[in-house]
Parts: sequence; structure tokens; C-alpha cells
Amino acid sequence: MAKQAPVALVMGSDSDLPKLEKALAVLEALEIPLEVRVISAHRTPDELRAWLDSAVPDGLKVIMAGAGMAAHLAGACAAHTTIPVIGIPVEGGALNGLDALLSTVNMPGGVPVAAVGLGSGGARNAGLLAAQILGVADPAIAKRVAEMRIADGDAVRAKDARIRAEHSTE
Ligand code: RP5
Repeated sequence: MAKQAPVALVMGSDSDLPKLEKALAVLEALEIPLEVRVISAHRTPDELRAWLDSAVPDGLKVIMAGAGMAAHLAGACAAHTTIPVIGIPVEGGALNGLDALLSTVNMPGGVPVAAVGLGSGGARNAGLLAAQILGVADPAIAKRVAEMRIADGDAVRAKDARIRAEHSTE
């Protein structure tokens, strides 16, 4: 049996996966082991409970939960655990994600979900936030997160230099 990864990305449907790939990419870039699951708060609620009942005692430390429409997955994870849960609202459906955003962010007091935004930036931020949470107790992860932040800044500075050279008339 493989060792429990410290971070999990659980999604309500495999149809969510293309919108969550930036979360996967961040964890891979930061060399943090990740468990990825499709478990639905509505369609497979018993599996959600069973998974949490084993994964958390086995060493799961942070959950990223992505879902669209009536997105209760992050909240359901938070209801069953006290480890940090990051909710990722997934765009799509008739309301294009507004429903998922409100369902994810508007938790009742006492059962927190750290909600990120819609879109690929939200998925990326979920991965980074999971890494930052682990980084509080793991200096090697914190260092890799800091290096990624510097690289992001370098990329913006390079874009600034290119756009200035191509378009400024000063
Ligand atoms: C949600 O319903 C899922 O997270 C997904 O965003 C949405 C639609 O699921 P599928 O019908 O594509 O499986 O629970």
C-alpha cells in the first residue's frame, strides 16, 4: 500500500479535471506528493466519508476540493475533518460558476473552507496555498514556494521589458 500523500485534490466529477490542472501542475513543480480522487458529495457521499476516515489518520494534511454547480464537496470535506480544506469553485453549468463560487465560499461559521477564485488562477492558487500550509512546518517546501514566487516576478519583469521595447514611444 502506497504511503498517504500529504495533499489531496478531490473533484466532484472527472469533467472538472481540465479546469483543475493548474493545481496538479503546482504540486508537481513543488515536488509535493498528491492524491487525486473523483468523489461526489452528492453522488457518492459514503465514499467521501470512508476516504476521509482513512486518509486523514494515514497522514493527509491538506485537501483541495474542486466542484461545479451546487458545489458542496469542499464543505462536506470540512464537515468531516478539521484539517485545512481549500475549495476550488469550477466554472460551467447554466450560471458559469457563480453558483459554485457562492456554494464554496459561503460556509456557516464553525466549518471553514478557504475558497479560491474561479478560473485557472484559482486552481493554481489552491495548489500554492496547500504548499504554503505545508511550508509552515517544512522549510524545504517553503523555500521552493518562495523560489516560485521569485520566478513569477522574473517572468513579469521580462514581459515588462518586452512590451516596453515593442510599444513605448518614450
Ligand atoms: C458537480 O457537478 C461536479 O463537480 C461537476 O462540476 C458538475 C457536473 O458533473 P458531471 O455531470 O459533468 O459529472 O458535482
